[in-house]
Amino acid sequence: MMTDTPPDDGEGDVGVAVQTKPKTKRPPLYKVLLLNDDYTPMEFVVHVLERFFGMTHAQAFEVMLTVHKKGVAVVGVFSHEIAETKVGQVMDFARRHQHPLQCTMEKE
Ligand code: TYC
Repeated sequence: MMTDTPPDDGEGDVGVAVQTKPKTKRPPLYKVLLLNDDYTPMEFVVHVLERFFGMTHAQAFEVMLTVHKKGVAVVGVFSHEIAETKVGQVMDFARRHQHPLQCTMEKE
């Protein structure tokens, strides 16, 4: 008859039990910024904010005015891929309408 008892090494259970916390690293987030300029029509900016950032007309108008007065505002916070897509969509839309509107992103 076999026994499953390991040979006694004389050490006993004296080790330190190290419990490492399971690391669930969140991906970094990116702010999408809209910049003011002197030429892009206010209504165009409002439309951009409604179309690409899902804002109501009232929200979009308020954010547009903030950019107009302060020079810049955060219009959303997204994953790197989504932020890049939003910036591309806004820049492309502005260029197609021949407005100098600038949209950028930066790590939060
Ligand atoms: N300053 C522009 C104007 O007076 C309006 C404007 C607002 C432009 C926000 C860009 O991101 C912007 N027509």
